[in-house]
Amino acid sequence: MTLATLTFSAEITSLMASFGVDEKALKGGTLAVRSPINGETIANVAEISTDETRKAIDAAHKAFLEWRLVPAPQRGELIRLLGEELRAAKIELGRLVSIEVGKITSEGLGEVQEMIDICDFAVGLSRQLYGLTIATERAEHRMMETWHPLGVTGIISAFNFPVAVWSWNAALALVCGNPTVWKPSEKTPLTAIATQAIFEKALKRYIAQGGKAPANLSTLLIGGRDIGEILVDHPKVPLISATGSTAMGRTVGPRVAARFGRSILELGGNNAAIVGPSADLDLTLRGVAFAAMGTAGQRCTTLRRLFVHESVYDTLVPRLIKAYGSVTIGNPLEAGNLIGPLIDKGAFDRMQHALDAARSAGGKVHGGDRVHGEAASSAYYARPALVEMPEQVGPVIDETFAPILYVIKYSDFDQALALNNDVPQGLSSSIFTNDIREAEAFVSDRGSDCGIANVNIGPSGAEIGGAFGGEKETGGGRESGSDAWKAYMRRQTNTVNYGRTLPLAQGVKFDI
Ligand code: UN1
Repeated sequence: MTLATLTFSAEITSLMASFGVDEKALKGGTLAVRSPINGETIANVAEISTDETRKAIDAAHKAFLEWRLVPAPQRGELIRLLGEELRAAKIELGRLVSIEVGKITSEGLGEVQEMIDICDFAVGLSRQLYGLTIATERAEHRMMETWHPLGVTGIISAFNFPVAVWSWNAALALVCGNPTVWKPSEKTPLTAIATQAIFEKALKRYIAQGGKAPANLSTLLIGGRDIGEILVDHPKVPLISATGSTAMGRTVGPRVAARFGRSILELGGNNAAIVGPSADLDLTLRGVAFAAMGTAGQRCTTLRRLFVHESVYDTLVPRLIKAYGSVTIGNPLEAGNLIGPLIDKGAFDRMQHALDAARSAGGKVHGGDRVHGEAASSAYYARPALVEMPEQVGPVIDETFAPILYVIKYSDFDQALALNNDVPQGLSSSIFTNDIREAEAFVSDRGSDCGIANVNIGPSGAEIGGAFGGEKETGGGRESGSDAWKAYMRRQTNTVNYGRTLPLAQGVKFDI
């Protein structure tokens, strides 16, 4: 079917029914949902009021008081079932992600796989919420560290990973003993409603098999900024995990801090790669192409800056320009297309604005123009842009959430490393090289200042097993694997005296 004749309404109804969502939930609401594939309005969903939001958060807190008493491995059983339900719904949910966000089929499915992976991780974790036993200076004492559930976890997610980001947070939060309250992007409520329904299925099975769980373990808030603000300011939400722009984080971080809450901030990235003189250029070409053009440049880990050594510039860059010129752009549901649409007109306009700024700063722009504008006048497809820049100036310093790759020639490794680090953001980075000195220096203390630093793979597409997040204006939060779970729990240090005397620490005497 061509873009001009595509229509999704009927398919949306049947997809949502497959998750157990009634057709009524898709009609008559105040929030219009559109597919970026063809610009069609595919649903009108209801929004929650501010009063209901406050009540829902209070109810989630009540759920916390019970859920924290359920042993962690049993909480893990719920997440195991969630993983099973996600496996069963993978094709349908992946398809819905593609329709609502515009991801190509394999990336829509990949997003659901990421949810399944974090569920598996969290199940194992539910038996590994380890504390330490610490040597004490006092006789007949024991000192230890215990990790306790923290409280309601507020999750704010962005349009580009509309469900995976929820799962990174929710799977960990729930095994750690915390109910979740989720405010998804206004651009992607359908995938959120579907995910909530899939969670309810898992919960039903968990209860049917004798599992204990309170009501309101997982709450979904569909609404605008005012709803997010209530969540951010609520004293019964000790942790806010927010993914989005640096501008959003600048508001959320201080507001949460003002009430001494904790936040995990996952904000903008302006990710770079260095291509050294010894790089395997075939591998580099593929790595750069996926990282820079994949997901139409709308990942927080998208490759946005490329520093190419002068000795390989004239070999690699023309090949890249050719790949940019020939990459297939179109309906992301059609096999063969690698680039889907931008999320909306605003994204396209910001892309054009950045390209204009790059031209004014001396950049040579390849691509970047709108395509399929006639077949789909309210959808925004753009040819990815490769911009040869004389230096790192102007829009290169900013994150523009679109497929623009700025390419800069360098001559000296330390200069390239300095350029990598010389932006406000610090999420992800990589180096393509076969020189062990360069590779090791890049991941060393004096190397990349980002939360993620890779060698011979691009900066995007992280696995869930590692901690995910970045430094500086990226916000400093860590989600997903490694010991990121610790942010979802409160640490308690316990000293237990099993003797009959009371020695005081540091030799203090206090005899009464
Ligand atoms: C995001 O864009 O918000 O590393 C997250 C990646 C994905 C997650 C991206 N696993 O590209």
